[in-house]
Amino acid sequence: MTLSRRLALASALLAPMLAPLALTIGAAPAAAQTQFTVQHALPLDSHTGAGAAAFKEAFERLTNGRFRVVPQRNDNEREMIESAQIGTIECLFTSTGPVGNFVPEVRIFDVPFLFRDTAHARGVLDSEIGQAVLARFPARGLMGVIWTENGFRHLTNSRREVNAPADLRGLKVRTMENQVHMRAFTTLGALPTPMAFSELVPALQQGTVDGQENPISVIVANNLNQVQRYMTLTNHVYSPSVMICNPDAVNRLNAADRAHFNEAARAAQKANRDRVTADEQSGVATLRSRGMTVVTQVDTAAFQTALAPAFAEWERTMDAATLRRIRDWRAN
Ligand code: EAX
Repeated sequence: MTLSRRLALASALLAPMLAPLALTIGAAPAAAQTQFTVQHALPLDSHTGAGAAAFKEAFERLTNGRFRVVPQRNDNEREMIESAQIGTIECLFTSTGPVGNFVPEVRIFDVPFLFRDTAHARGVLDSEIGQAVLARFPARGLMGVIWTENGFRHLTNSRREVNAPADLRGLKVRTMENQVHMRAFTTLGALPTPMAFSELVPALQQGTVDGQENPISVIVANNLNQVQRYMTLTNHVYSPSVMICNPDAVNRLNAADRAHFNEAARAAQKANRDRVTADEQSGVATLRSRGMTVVTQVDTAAFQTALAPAFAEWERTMDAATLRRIRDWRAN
């Protein structure tokens, strides 16, 4: 058989196989569900899982199933943000831990003792102050969709009961990859070690670090009581989280779907916050029943005084006017 005859035969054999393929590709856009992969850091049975699940339920229902949302767990928050930036995932929920490394303006919300309580934090984040910070995301190739939360962070450790700032001296504490938090722990005399959440449990098990800090919701959902004996309700910083998306994935939605998307994001925010509220009500009792020693009476003013040099620095390096607006904020 000549070469040209062989080629002709091969294409004749392949043609029937390629034809349906071309048809399938041609027909795809009309029939396809558009997939939104939404990553979040913690187990499905947690406040981050609750947010992702609520987004899925609402967005799929409102778009009559034309969109399919696939929640996925990824406990490396920096990696999730990078994935949304390059577009290998559509959306994610992350604490602000690593976000300031992408959108520096976010760091203002990571300042310790900035928010008086949960209502203050949620109110500021939902006000034009929070909106203005979300508006900084597109310049960094990201879309900041809506604020959610982890809650107020507390200290745990395996060495000793921490009652006063002096008890922190020399303690190796894992922090998030967040320069504001690291500065705070250095100022308190601890030795902060930044790492992704995915590395935390092995680091506690192996004794690479003595302690860590996280909200009750995170400590309960991840059974950190198995690797930490002491907890102190330091409330040292409110931990916001944020829904971030790949800008192209959202901008290509038509106006109606964009409205559904926004409504689904609000459903996620509500589910997330409701779950944090519930976890905070039951959390201390749960952790005590799992064997933790929990210090609930804390001299907050002593921690604030110990942080004075760091506060002075943030007044210089951050937007001092916005810091003041946040502190002065009151619900109408
Ligand atoms: O977002 O890294 C952390 O400590 C975060 O609080 C946790 O992963 C949930």
